[in-house]
Amino acid sequence: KPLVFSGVQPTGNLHLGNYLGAIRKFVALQENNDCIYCVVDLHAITAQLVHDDLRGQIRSIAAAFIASGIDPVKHIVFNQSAVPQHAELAWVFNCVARIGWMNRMTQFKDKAGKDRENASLGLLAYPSLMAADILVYRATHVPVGDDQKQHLELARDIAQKFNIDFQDKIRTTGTGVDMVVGEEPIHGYFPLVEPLIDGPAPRVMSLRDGTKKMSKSDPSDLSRINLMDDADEIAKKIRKAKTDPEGLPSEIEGLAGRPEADNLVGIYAALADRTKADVLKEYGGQQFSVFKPALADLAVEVLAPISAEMRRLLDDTSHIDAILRDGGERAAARAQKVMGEVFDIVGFLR
Ligand code: AQP
Repeated sequence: KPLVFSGVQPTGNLHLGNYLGAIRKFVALQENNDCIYCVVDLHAITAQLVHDDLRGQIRSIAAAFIASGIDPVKHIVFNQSAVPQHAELAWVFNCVARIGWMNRMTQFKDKAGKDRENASLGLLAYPSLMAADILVYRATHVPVGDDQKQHLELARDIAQKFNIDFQDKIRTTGTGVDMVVGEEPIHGYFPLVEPLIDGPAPRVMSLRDGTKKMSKSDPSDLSRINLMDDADEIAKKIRKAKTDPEGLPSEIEGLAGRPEADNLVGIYAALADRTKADVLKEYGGQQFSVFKPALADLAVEVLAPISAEMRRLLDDTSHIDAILRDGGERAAARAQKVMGEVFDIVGFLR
């Protein structure tokens, strides 16, 4: 079975973008894959070092995974800091990756802002840790939102450079596998990961500005639907969502140049598990005064059971803590094996 890995940062309330771009796909992938889903707490301290309630945030992401339908027994759910091999492999990857690669990352440029010299070294090295998260299990498939595409390309570059730089050692240690890079057959150690970025809403945009992604760190709470919002808040935010004065087009081409309309149709399609074209067949020619209440009802129908279950799970944290502990042990057993081989390839004495 293909091995799927993905992670979510415990840095604030989860929103609809995180749900549609990531968690919902995590759930769907469980059927035909072996899945490892991680609360990436080491990543959470890259942009902001001190958090009020990091433990609470970690539990809350884990609860969102479980409440959305992830099975922590058949698959693995854990928090990153419980498995030290993530940080160990990230160190090796810090020595494989080049500073220039990191400087080109748009997320780093956005988050570091103008005062780049003052950003943490961890923020610059973030993609190296992300590559380690995936490759410490030699996972091959990574469901993410569109904003993470560049980081996954970097993970492929890191894997490829490692495979090429260490190709003789990989052969002599007998740890590699045959693979094809481009057209060329090589004997490499790390697979080249495949991003899974598809569906009608790979990048959910802000409700206040259709050109900006929906984000936890947007100062306006009206810009996003949080997983824990109640029905009234969801309805209010959708009612107030920015739109243009025209109604909905009947064909998908009619959404071009209308980012806010495109976003709302994409959200509807993703929530209903339909295509955007299909949604426009139903709502084409209608005004937003008709479409928005239908979208709000659908969002409440999908999100209300998840937030109710999250609240129940978070009432007594012992259950979530036990899931994370068990997941951490199972993840560590796998990561230890890979890390031992990496140590042999690099040539550390153990
Ligand atoms: N707007 C989005 N649309 C689709 N997918 C999204 N993701 C995030 N925002 C959107 C996906 O959610 C997963 C987990 O994200 P994360 O918490 O690890 O990191 P993030 O991208 O930094 O989340 P935010 O909300 O956007 O936080 P800030 O405000 O800090 O930038 C990832 O798969 C991501 O693609």
